[in-house]
Amino acid sequence: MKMGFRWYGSADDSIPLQYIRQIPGVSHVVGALFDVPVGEVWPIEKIGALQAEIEAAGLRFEVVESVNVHDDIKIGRPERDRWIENYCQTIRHLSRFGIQVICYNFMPVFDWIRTDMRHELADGSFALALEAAVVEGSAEDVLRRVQDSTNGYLLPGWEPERLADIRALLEAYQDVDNARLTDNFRYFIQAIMPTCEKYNVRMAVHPDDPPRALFGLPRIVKNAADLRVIEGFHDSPYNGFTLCTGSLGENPENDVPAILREFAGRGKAPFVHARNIRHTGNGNFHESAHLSECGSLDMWEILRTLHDVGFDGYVRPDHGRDIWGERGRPGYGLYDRALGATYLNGLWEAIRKDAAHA
Ligand code: CS2
Ligand code: MN
Repeated sequence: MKMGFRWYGSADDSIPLQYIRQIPGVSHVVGALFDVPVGEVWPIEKIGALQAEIEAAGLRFEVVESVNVHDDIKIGRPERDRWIENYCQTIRHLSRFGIQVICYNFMPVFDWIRTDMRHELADGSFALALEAAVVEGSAEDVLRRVQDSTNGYLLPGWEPERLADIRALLEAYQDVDNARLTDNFRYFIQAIMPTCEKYNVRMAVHPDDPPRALFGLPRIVKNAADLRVIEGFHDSPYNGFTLCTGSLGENPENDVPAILREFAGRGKAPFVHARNIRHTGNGNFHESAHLSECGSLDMWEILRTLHDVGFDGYVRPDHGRDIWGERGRPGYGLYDRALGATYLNGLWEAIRKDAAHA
């Protein structure tokens, strides 16, 4: 298990790389170019500069999150071939720097969705939360809620220029149902796989967050059955998953350890997001500290499952709370994610040594 930490680059992250370097057991940074518009080719010089900066801090850069997929590809417009060619060119460019994994998602319009970006927990910390009744309302309203409470940071997957005309974007998806989106996803995967295989870059799709349909938009990466369909597009280690325990666990019907056992067991999970959430009834949940007892997921069982199947891929703590007075990028402050990484590393050491002594 290679523990990493997501970072938004020196221009847009308040956390210095040196601080990340000082978190015990964190060896790599999960990064991206955030200033390249969705769909454009990532320039070699910029990738190189980012990697050089990360390596100068004593860390590695082997996982990219995310290279976002242009809406034309998801909608299946004729222009998609041009965006797919750009995507392949970005894969080639990333491969020059030894990038091993690209995390991405195939969610229409919105990346992850929460309705409260600063939900106060009993201990006075703040976490992201989702209230099911609120997402029954309009997409515009939820969009406004999210964009008004970002602590001044840009959010991943919430590019303001792309979401500026949200109504037009929603309309563009009007004829895209689950079946159509699945066809478009298959088309994308089959088009990029030869490049991934030739250049040795593994694709790892992130589950939908939350893993259910919202605002009438299709959602096709929600559960084990969906993942099997995606696997069937092209059965190869290069067509894999980012198994995000929090996102999958947001549906209590998803058996997260079973999903890890199945897909990591088949070598299809090059990347894992390990985080916890707490269900509070009526479809509501809030994010929690990583510790098992703070949420509804058993993080020991999750890591033990990964250990059992011989997982040796990349992991990162996922969203953290705002604690100790920090007001970080929502979900991406320093302190709680550092605690998460340390806790996960501690669990892993115990599981590993217990297994060696059994
Ligand atoms: C991330 C996503 O912050 C988050 O919720 O897990 O933004 C993630 O990067 C994308 O869905 C993957 O493309
Ligand atoms: Mn995640």
